[in-house]
Amino acid sequence: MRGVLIALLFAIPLLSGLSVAHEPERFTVIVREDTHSPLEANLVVNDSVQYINVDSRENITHEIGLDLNGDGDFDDPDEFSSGPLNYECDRVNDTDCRTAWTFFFNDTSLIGNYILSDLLSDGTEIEVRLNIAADIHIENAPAIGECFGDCEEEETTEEMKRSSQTDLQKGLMLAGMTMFGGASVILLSTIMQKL
Ligand SMILES: [Ca+2]
Repeated sequence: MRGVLIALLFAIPLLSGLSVAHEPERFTVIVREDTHSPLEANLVVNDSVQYINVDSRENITHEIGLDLNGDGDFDDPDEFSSGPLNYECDRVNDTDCRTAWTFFFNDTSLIGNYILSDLLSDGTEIEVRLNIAADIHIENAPAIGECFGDCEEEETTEEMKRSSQTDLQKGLMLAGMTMFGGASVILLSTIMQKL
């Protein structure tokens, strides 16, 4: 019975760990003439977001990215961008032409709240927000070696481990004492027989 209880104690954190594990999701943002739908995307590490340009005006392209120093381009260190997004592409003659951009967040270094710029080829700009949160499952991974606010759960797990070790020690001691007791009885009865 105790064995079953210990097994259950170990199974609970394992099960809860599985339940918080995040399945990668793919978000879609529709890039319109003067806005994005939605204007703010909330993602978790391992998710991806796809920006689809539906601005059908002629010769207008959108370029979405992070302009850290606000100089109107995405070419500076740590900046990134989609490259120009067109409404439609002649894929036969222009293989580089794109109408959508998918951004995968598979690195914890990308965690943060970003204000991105959608720079249009006509000189206008749309400000959009992108928030990337940590995956709870990753937060608990020992490789990071830091506590992100789930310390309590880790401590509980540690306590459970310690507690079960004590139970094991108790069990071993009990077994030892029983064997010692049994041996003593045999020894005593042998002595008694000899007397
Ligand atoms: Ca820049």
